[in-house]
Amino acid sequence: MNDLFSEQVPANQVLAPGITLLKSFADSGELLSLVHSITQTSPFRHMSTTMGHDMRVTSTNCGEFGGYSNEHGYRYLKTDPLTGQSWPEMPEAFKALAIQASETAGIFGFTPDSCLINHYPIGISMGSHQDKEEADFKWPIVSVSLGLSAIFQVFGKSRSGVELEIKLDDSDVLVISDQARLHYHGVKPVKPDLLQPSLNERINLTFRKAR
Ligand code: MD3
Ligand code: FE
Repeated sequence: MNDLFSEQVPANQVLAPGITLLKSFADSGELLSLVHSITQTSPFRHMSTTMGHDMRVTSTNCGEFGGYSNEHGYRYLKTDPLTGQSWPEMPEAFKALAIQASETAGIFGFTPDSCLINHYPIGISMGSHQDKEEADFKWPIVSVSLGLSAIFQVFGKSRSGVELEIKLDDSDVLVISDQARLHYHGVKPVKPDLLQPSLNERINLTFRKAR
């Protein structure tokens, strides 16, 4: 295999136990147009933390369950509090991508029932946290990055002390499972891409099995 080819089709990388990075795995054009249609029904909005502060990102969901946080905590809801309706259905292309990514990482039987969609304008970050409201941690979280790149940080078992930094580019998919599943993690402030000045946002999809 020559260098050019290996650059275009990088090997799947197990970066640490339970953390698999699939470079250029997703079709970002197709996914972004599906995100756009989801937000016509359930728009991006600021959710709030248990401290009552607005989150920096704006978020929405699709699928049977939507991740929702407010001053009472983080929970999964069947209806969008903003519209009073069910969250938009999870597109088949989303489901297929999440399943294909989990299988590529060696996990079989994952059927996502929730897709949280986070929107990061330039300068916006996500603080260190755990994802622990799902019913069974044997199922992975599949994360899909679209648009601007970001540096994702894994802190491990405590809230601070970076163990791993991962650059997530457009179309990259990250599969988190097993011993990494409850690790603290966060996202550094998103920076502009000087070569694509019209690109001004990052969108992240996280697929989960909530119930
Ligand atoms: C590592 N989102 O929505 S996704 C979140 O890029 C969230 O928007 C980030 O963290 C984002 O909760 C990161 C990748 C991810 C998700 C869950 C993890 C990485 C993880 C759980 C444990 C360790
Ligand atoms: Fe998270």
